[in-house]
Amino acid sequence: MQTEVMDAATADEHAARIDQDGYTIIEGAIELDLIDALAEDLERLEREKGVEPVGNSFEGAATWRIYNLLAYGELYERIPVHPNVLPVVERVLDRGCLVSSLSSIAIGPGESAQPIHADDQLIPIPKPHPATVCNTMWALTDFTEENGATRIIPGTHTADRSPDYGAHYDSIPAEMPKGSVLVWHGSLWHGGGANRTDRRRVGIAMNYCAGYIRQQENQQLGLPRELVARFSPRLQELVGYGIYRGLIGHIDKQRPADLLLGDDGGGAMVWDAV
Ligand SMILES: O=C(O)CCC(=O)C(=O)O
Repeated sequence: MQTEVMDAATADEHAARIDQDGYTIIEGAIELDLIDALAEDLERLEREKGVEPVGNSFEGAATWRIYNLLAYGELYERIPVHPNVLPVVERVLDRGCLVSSLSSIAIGPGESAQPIHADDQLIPIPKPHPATVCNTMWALTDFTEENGATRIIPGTHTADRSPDYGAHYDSIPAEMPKGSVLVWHGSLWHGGGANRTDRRRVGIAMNYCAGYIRQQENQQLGLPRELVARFSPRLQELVGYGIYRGLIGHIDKQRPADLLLGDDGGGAMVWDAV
């Protein structure tokens, strides 16, 4: 299936919804052949890596997670740059945003609800604050209340604190058909749902952060350099090989991407403009 590419007005609307409610759902965002290829490859990876549920209250007792997905093949390189999702994230953070982490989350039958949390709750700055994190959940299966759709509490991105871990909060399920993407402000209170069906709810957590904070998964050490060298220029920037506002992340006044590729890059620093 060929999905239509999002226009600027639609991206603006989604960003406005995130500003107002803390989240938006982009239905039909992803081509179904990509969704199916990802679902199939994740099953292969789970088998080959012998992935098992971890068993702590956050990662779950019946939830399969694979981290650092960009290390596992070209298929995953299509995720961070997807033209129906990245423009929305760029409006929430800005174009200097980064890949913070990329992982799969398959919630199995019998899993209980994950504690409600905010993805930025370990960042010690007063709330509310502009988004430093903007996260997305790709639905590789339908997401329903019964199978563990992400639970969200609309509007909580403007709260002056993060939720108490383990406390009960009333929440609603972010139900969405396979191929949709839930996008939220990193301060939104949310958590994975309980799965009361006999089938898995499979999602990809494509998480971004602002270009001036530290990525959750260390992309520079976690991804082999020779792999990053053949990424598209935009993906290289997104994993941290660019410099934010001409300054943050430079190496001896050069962009990491220029050093990586052996280019001289010249004149990219903010200091050159003053
Ligand atoms: O699986 C989900 O729906 C949400 C998971 C989540 O919020 C997390 O693990 O941080």
